[in-house]
Amino acid sequence: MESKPRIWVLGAGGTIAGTGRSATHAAYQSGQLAADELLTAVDGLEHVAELQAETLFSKGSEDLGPSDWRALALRIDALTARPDVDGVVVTHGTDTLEEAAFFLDLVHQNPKPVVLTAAMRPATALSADGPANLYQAVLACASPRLRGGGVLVTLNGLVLPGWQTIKTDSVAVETFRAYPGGPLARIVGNRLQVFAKPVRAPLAGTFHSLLNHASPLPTVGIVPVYGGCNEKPLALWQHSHGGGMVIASFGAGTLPEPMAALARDMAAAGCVIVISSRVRDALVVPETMTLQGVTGVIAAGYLNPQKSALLLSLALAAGLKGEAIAALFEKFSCIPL
Ligand code: DAS
Repeated sequence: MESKPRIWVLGAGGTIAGTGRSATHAAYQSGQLAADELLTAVDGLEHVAELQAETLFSKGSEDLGPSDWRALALRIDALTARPDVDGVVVTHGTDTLEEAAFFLDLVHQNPKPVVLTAAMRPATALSADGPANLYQAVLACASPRLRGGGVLVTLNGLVLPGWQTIKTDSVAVETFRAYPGGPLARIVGNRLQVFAKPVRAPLAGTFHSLLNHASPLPTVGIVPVYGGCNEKPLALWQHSHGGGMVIASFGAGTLPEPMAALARDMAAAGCVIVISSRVRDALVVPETMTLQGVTGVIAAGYLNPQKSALLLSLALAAGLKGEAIAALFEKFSCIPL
């Protein structure tokens, strides 16, 4: 008989580990259950893999950030280096799941699978989605047909490339989708139907060496635009940016003129400015930006503001400058899918 894959489940809090005071009340507290308690709620997992559970964080992912994802990545690094671990599943909150998946893909080098999952309803809710999502994540992690896709996200019957994952709905269970591509596989019961070739992210593993840096990653702020706004949202960051800023512009990169003028000044003073879009399915290329051709101003391609901020922060931490950083973002404006 073939031996089952050995999968390590890392609990990182979130609604999947959340509990509320009743099955029908909308309010709950994230991150209350340990990873091994999540496993006991899932019938049939023992047929898919041999599992070990460990709880890393016990909070909502609204309170997680780059330093936590660095700690998570280091733990994944250590686990995937072990000969007795074949893959890692991470249970995480949905609020920053897309950032965690993108970050992990940029730093994770080991070819062993890493699959993130989450839930929109707490464990105590009627029709909690966590147990099915966890089952599906283990199934995806155990599948040889999904090898080579880097960090994956599995929720609500879909397997998504982690770096492309976006959250699109505040409450519905069908909230996650892949952009600009699509899902790699569907899961029905215990059946995994793979219909796209798993391809790694354009910069997969590029920043692995930053995992052991002692210093925190530079803070890259995100400035939103809105109808009638002037330069003030950007001016708040003028003297406190960590070397870079992201602007969540209108449409494909347009800015109100007062903000464009300040951004020109900040770029001339050495701040790297990435232009993403406040539109959910974002694509900004250099020629559609108000600041087209301005040195130090970079188009985010398909990356939304929160993913752009992570990439810029890692690039600055690696000591990269304007042209080199622009080349990284360029990889996300024309993507082989
Ligand atoms: N509490 C939020 C979080 O931990 C929401 C969730 O997980 O769905 O991200």
